Amino acid sequence: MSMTLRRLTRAATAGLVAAAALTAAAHSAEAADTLGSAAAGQGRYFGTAVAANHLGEADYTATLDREFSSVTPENEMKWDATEPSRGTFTFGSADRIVDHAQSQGMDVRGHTLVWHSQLPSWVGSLGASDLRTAMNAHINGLMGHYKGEIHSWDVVNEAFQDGGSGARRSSPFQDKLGNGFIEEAFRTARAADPAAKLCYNDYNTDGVNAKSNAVYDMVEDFKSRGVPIDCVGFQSHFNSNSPVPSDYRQNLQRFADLGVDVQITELDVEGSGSAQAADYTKVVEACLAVSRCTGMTVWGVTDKYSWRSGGTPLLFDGNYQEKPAHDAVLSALGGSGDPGDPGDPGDPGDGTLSCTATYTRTADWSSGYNGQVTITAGDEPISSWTTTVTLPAQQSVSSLWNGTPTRSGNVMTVRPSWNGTLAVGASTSFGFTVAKNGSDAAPAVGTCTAS
Ligand code: 9MR
Repeated sequence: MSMTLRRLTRAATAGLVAAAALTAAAHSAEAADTLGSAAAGQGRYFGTAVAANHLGEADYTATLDREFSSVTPENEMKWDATEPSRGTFTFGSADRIVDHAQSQGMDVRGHTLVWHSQLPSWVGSLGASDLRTAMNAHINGLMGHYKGEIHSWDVVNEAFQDGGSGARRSSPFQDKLGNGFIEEAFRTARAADPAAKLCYNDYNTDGVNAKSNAVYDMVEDFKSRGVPIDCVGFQSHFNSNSPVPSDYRQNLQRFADLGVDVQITELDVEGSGSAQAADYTKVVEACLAVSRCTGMTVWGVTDKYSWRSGGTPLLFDGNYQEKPAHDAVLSALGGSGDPGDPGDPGDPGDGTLSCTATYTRTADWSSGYNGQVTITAGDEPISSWTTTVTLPAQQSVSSLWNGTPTRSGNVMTVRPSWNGTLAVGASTSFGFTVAKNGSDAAPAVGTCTAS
């Protein structure tokens, strides 16, 4: 579709889009039982990456349309897809996604304009001056085509190296144009579509580390010199090698404090069950705690099409069933379940047995204290539970009640005595008396496992 035709079509469908948005708003006022409507209640968008070739699959599209309020084309706006040969722009697949999103009243994130990967070979073979011209022409070509239709653009993606150095990554842009290519891309982007938020996007920048420090310094420099940048995207691809950082919220906040929005742009967490759900909860809570965190995008609708499908990192399984992680995200967003929808918070479970363990000190005196651990079942009934209590080295337990302990050094593994059976959401507690022996520190309670 030509640029002019896109804009005309957009004007013609504006009424339809407005109607869809109204429906979404009415829906959210009634019951925030989807990710998008619950996030809207928090003033955020909740998006997903979308692949054009799955839009013909009924379950895929039904899940997309029901749950999400923003989409990011997963590959269709990248340079190899949109300008495979110089000056020849191909927007077919990206247009399909944008048209679909607009017909459903969803917003669109643009991903991505300048990136070292998925870059056609002709770009790498240009000399410096030609490369600069081609980079700006590419930005103008894409942003012009979608002018006014994209809420945020990843103008530059992944320009920094991993590891401790905080250096820029080698790429045709970096190697031939130097550090200034990033600034130039942002200036060109601002002129091309003044309404779009302009983002720098990267991975392994989710916590405070050398790479995020380098991005931070760049953003600070841009802000001080008036280089147009509106937002920083944190990809947030997590797994056991790269867990949700403990200083995630703090890192988002320090960027926000520079005067930019922050967005979680490609979220996925490998794993399953309650552990995966807990990690997703941490991410959502971090975003909600930072007022300039304007939205979150998960990197795909269903595990089966994830780039890390073996790690089942998304919110819907391969059959489009909601996973515990979905329910945890919905709950963290303040949403409530739909009674007809098993697995939503407060509704019948999806078969995953889970429990939580929380510790309180119930009595305290100079030489000792009483501790209590409350075990609460998740959204399935359970018949047993196990957790651990790790005491500071000097302390020792003199008695324990309403539980069966096994001791190994300063770690107690505690199982039920009479109180293993718990209904959905029901709780029981065990208690214990500790001799401080000079240490007043609290014990650490481990993860609760249900069976
Ligand atoms: O999910 C994308 C996958 O389908 C592509 O094969 C891959 C090619 O580079 O890119 C994936 O998306 C990446 C995103 O564009 C940038 N950040 C990392 C994402 C996961 O690799």
